[in-house]
Amino acid sequence: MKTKKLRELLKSEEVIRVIGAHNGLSAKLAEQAGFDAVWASGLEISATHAVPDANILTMTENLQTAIVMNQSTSIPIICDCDSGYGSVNNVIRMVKEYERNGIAGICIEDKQFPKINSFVNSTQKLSPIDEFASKIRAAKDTQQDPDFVLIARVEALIAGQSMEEAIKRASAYKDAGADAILIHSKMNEIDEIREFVELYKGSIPIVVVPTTYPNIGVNDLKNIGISMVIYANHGLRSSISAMEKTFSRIIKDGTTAGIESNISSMHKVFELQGMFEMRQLEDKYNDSN
Ligand code: SPV
Ligand code: MG
Repeated sequence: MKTKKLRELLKSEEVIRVIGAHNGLSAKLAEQAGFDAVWASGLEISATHAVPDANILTMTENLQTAIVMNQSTSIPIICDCDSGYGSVNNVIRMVKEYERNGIAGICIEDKQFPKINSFVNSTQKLSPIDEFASKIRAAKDTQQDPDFVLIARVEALIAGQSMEEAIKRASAYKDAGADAILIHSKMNEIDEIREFVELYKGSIPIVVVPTTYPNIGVNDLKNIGISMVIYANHGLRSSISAMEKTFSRIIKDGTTAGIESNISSMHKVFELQGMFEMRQLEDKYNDSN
């Protein structure tokens, strides 16, 4: 069970390394690179639909994408479920659906619906602490498998609130039953996160998303006391720049000859999509006829 795998990872001494992905192929590449788990990123999935990361896609669209990702890998998928798609009743259905479809864990953030991506220069509307704690309690009461993981994401620092507020929220979410706290920051250095960890007296794992503080290494994170790091958008961003380069070069050159040596081979594509495995199975079963 992937839920068990994720639980085991959470108990480990090492920092769990998670990478954002948005479809079956990117999830598979994440596994092949050696990541412990895949983050079904709201930013990535919405961007690949060419719509804003602002609850424009429905829960079902995100879940369908996560199901494909889950089927393409043997490592756990942690789904970015924004603020839970509405009220406690939306959260209750969400947990049932995600769990039923073999998703190992979910993350919900304490923002109001519709949320907007944390790095957008816009007002970030937080939900009242009690309201969000109720969503956590509802989610934990709903899950059937005790190993299903719920990460509660604190957006206080993103919303410009005080460290005290962030700590207060993290403590309330732990008390409501969260399995881990994601403390999000948009600072360019780790200092804010370090301060949070020092002040936070809770015992549950802490998760970070170092998008704006990329210089922090996994060993430093371990020393600070971080349990999980999510590199939330690097696959998406690398695919955008790779495609942009290739596409513009073809238009400019009027031929694909110049980019052939820089792009993956057809053999690689076949390998990733399981073409060779399929052919072997064909041979096996046709031979036995
Ligand atoms: C995502 O990947 O969608 C996230 C992380 O939620 S962030 O973009 O940093 O908000
Ligand atoms: Mg997101």
